[in-house]
Amino acid sequence: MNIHSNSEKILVASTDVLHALENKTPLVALESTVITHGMPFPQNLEMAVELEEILINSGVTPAFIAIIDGVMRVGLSRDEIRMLSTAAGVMKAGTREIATAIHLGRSAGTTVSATIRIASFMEIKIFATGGIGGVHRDYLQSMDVSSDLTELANSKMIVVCSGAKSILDIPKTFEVLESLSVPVVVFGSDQIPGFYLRETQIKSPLRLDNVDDIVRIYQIRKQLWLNGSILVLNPINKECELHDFDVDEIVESSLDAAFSAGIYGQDMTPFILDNIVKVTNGESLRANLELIKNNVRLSASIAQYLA
Ligand code: PSU
Ligand code: MN
Repeated sequence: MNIHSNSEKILVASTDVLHALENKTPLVALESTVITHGMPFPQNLEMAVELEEILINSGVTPAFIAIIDGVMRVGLSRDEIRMLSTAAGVMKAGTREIATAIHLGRSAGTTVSATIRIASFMEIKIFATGGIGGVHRDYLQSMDVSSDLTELANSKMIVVCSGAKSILDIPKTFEVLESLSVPVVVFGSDQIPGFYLRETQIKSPLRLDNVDDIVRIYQIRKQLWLNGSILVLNPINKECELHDFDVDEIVESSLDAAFSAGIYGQDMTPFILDNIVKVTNGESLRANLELIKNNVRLSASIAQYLA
């Protein structure tokens, strides 16, 4: 795809991002739904700035991805990040909403799926976030499965996160990822992490302890033209886990609250995340912040190997 820095065009990258891509210096993509719908203000803004600082201090170019006034943007200014963190009426865009947002001239936070897709237009190799969407707990009734899984199967990146959000059916999510042939790697642990918790009962399909092994597998897959991003799960640090709370119980009561409030579809994830923050007196927000920073640190070292 042609990249233009012309406002008439639908995809615009910042000069820093273009520079990094042209010169093949390390760069990491970041999603913006976590800013617009994943965390409250001002923690969302503080988080976004901190993530950028972590990358910049490691010599890595940050590339927040969003849609602003109908233009797909790769690499945002601080003012744009601030706008997304406070503005009302910002859409949540998965891959299927990209064209709609462009057509309507709207601004949108891009979810994992839309971020992967836009990053792939630019041939960006690595993306870091907190948690991915997946199979919802009431799947048999609602058939709610995040398009993040579809997009992971259709792309060829390295995606670093701390697992599927605890609000999901984690075993079913990893079953679907296996069906979609998405390779799952757990960094430094034998168990699949549970987002707010370091471990679940599910055994990791592959444990790797070194960044260069992840990059080597990425290169082999590339050589073979294999479809599917490598999903790297980076378990939350022990001291940041939500151990004082019964996460499962909180999720179940949040789901009940969502059903009573008539929440479904796209609004489900933001509603439940918000409810968990309230019930845990902000502890879940702190955990979320710590794990996402840690994921960005890991992605920075992978990006340095990739460059
Ligand atoms: N995990 C978080 N916070 C978030 C999300 C995930 O801790 O805000 C967002 C991501 O952008 C993810 C999206 O792609 O939720 C999934 O939404 P859905 O379940 O509607 O597909
Ligand atoms: Mn959904």
